[in-house]
Amino acid sequence: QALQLTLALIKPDAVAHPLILEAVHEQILSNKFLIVRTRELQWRKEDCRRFYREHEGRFFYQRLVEFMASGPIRAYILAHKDAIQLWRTLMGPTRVFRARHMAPDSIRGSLGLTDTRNTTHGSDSVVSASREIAAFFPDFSEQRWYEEEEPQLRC
Ligand code: YYY
Ligand code: MG
Repeated sequence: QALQLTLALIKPDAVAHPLILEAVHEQILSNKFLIVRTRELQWRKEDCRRFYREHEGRFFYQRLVEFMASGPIRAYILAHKDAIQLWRTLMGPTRVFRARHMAPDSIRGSLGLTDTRNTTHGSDSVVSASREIAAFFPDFSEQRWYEEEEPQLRC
């Protein structure tokens, strides 16, 4: 299959500010991702705990969960031939200091506020992409999408 899928999230810090939301959305469009699905939703803390369970016990886990449940999130399933790596590169490093110094033009480098309020999420592997897509889009079937919606490779 020529197209890889990833889950991208615009986190509450960015959804709260229309111009920042718009700037991130523009990055998606200008990098020629195919937007397969998108929705905006607000998560409960228990959803956030499950989504970030790999980080349970880390010092930032509680503040991460509180933050992710603090307001609406915009979720996307993005397709591209190199979707996972391309989106992670566009996001930049996780932590704001590194992002600002090492990738000042990245999304996090230019728009991230703190290590936790870092604007976006992106899946880090094929396995996590399929788990994370199912968490946000439980009715989505990659197989059915590919067969029924005739996705075009845009790159
Ligand atoms: O995948 P990515 O989001 O770049 O980073 P992870 O190491 O998976 O951490 C997930 C999430 O946790 C990060 O986006 C913000 C938060 N976090 C934090 O609040 N403080 C840290 N020192 C590290 C991560
Ligand atoms: Mg991660």
